[in-house]
Amino acid sequence: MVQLRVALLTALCVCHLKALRAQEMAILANALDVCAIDTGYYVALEALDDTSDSNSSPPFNYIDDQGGSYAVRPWEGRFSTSRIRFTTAVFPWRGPYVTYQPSRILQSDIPYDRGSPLDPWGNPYYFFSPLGLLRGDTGSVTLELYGDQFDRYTLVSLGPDGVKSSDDLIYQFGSGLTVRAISSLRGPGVVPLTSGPNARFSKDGTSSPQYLVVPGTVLTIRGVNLFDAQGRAAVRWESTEFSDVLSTNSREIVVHVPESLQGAGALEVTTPAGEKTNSVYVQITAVTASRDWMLYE
Ligand SMILES: [Ca+2]
Ligand SMILES: [Ca+2]
Repeated sequence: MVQLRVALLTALCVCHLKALRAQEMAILANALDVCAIDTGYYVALEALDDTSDSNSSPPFNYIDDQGGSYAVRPWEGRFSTSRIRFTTAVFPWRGPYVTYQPSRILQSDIPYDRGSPLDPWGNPYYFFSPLGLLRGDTGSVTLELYGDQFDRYTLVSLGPDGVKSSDDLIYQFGSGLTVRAISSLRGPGVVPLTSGPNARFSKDGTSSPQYLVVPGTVLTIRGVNLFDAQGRAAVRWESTEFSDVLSTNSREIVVHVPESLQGAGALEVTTPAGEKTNSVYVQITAVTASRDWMLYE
């Protein structure tokens, strides 16, 4: 009987905590939307409670700490390349947009962004765009946890077990993106070389390869709005068009990498009207060479 009571109590508590986090996620999403209406940008969850007071304590509660904050145009889904100085912006900071209890914020940079709000189990709420996890600490978009699989902006709580599993709560809001963008490459011959392909969405001129790709293999290019209204798109690596296209949808194009290709260059998806995605810098190397390369990494 005692055990049953304890079990019942636990069940009630879990239900209560689940309701609480759903409510908190709705509040966070609403605060993000109000912030975007005021400033034109989404910011990291850590920054939502920031003020315009340069004497804020801790310092990361000042919106222009470190010269400003990385921020996201809602239709782009990725951070600005440089920090935005919100106190002097044309549409300035009018936050805090939400307040966090001091005991309910992340105290370290691990696993996410110091000052982020915590769910009822002490893990951070995570903020995703359709391109991946938004990390305000580094201004990058990464493929951690759910990566680039959502179609809208999404908040995630990892639930009682604190890891990605079936008890996660997923809260979606806002609309989709309007940019054309590549978020990741996948396939049997693909080795990612950086933590995120779209870390700050380094444009053309990136100096080091972001992926290793093996010629003759099947390559999946993931992203958003990859084709035009008629479903048309071309995949190009430097001047070579990948003519062997196996399937296409707005989020994913599957191609066969030509056997003969070799070298480093920019991969991008282009519509017939000439609208391009970001470039992903790709090293195409035959399999024996890539194995050697990995041994010495
Ligand atoms: Ca803060
Ligand atoms: Ca979980």
